[in-house]
Amino acid sequence: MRALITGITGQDGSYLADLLLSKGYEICGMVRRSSLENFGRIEHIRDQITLVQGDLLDSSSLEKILRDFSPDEVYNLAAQSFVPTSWEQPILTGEFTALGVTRMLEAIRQACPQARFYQASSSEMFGKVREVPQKESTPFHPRSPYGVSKVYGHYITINARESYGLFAVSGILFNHESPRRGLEFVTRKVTHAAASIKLGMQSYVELGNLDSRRDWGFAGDYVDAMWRMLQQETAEDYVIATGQTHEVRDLCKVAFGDLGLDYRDHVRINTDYIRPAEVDLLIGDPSKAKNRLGWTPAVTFEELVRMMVRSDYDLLSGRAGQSKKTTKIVRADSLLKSTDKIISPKTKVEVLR
Ligand code: NAP
Ligand code: G4F
Repeated sequence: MRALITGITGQDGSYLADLLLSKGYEICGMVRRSSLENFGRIEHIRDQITLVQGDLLDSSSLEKILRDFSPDEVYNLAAQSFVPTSWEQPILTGEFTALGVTRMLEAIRQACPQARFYQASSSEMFGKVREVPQKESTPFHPRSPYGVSKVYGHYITINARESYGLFAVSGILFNHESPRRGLEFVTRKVTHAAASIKLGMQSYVELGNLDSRRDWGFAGDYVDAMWRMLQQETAEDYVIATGQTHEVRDLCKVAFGDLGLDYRDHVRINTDYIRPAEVDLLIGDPSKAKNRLGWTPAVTFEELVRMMVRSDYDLLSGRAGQSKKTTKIVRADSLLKSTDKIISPKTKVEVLR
């Protein structure tokens, strides 16, 4: 079997490549040109995969890759995936995350219509939720340009299935994390900061809304669900979630607590991290995936947070073996000056105690 993965340099792309290699797949990964290579997450499998240059903004590159490689399966994981950036760069987010899906589907129609297609849809589409828990039939109410773009990608995937008979599925995945998660997402930001604080490399971390609730699972479990969706007789859409929800505050409690710290001594609230519109509560109902795909998540929330804390602690203390090679070391205090916030003219910082 031959699989094309877009977004292979990202968190999910790297775990999916690991999984498909273990199943004997030949893998082609599409990467966009950059002045500096960004292959940290796939360094350990570089010699087992083929990387080709392409971009979701460039239809001709997509069609050429598909003709040259002729995949059996296409996993479209590439996207501008960070929600706050979608308010700062709404047009680019629409180009990558929404229209990029159409470009890929049109290229498949031209070059390899028999290929099975997976679209990385998101629980962000539920936004201001209309139902608790959220399932495949729950109406969407996206709350960010990212969420709106994902709704477009979701429906254009369904439309390709209904209009042209493509085997095109959309996986509605709730938040999934890992030691390979980008440092700007809240789980990794917290686990990395907790480890850094424990090691005396910084004293506090600034966050935004501690009240929002997410259904957090382990990325390694979620890529298995993607693969299962493409092995079914018919193309259908699935919610992938744990069915449990936790506040950002709980994440802080578990992460800092694992290192014998109290998050209230180290977390500050900075209004620059509060979003113009928030998704307050996400909790998914994975019953369909369980019944039809035989999929269940293996890693609990607490196990996930501890796995990430320990990985970051090993990384920062220089004790990491293999993982040191596969994850770039970035000191958490550099995040305080980074671009993961929405800058406002009236920044306010508040300490918890
Ligand atoms: P990620 O770590 O941010 O990775 C995104 C990938 O997309 C990177 O490989 C990036 O390449 C690539 N990319 C971005 N723009 C591109 C373009 N124009 N052309 C080609 N490649 C481009 O995201 P992730 O967490 O792995 O998520 C994978 C997918 O699942 C995304 O579509 C995301 O929106 C969706 N999703 C994620 C979650 C989650 O909780 N992780 C939940 C639901 C849905 P560079 O390395 O060059 O930046
Ligand atoms: O970790 P986050 O940035 O993830 P978010 O916005 O839920 O999006 C992620 O999951 C989606 C699936 O639902 C994916 F589609 C998407 O691509 C991405 O992977 O934020 C989680 C929550 C939010 O409520 C945010 O307001 O954490 C809150 N938060 C509080 N302080 C923070 C921070 N988020 C970030 N990134 N940084 C903070 O300092």
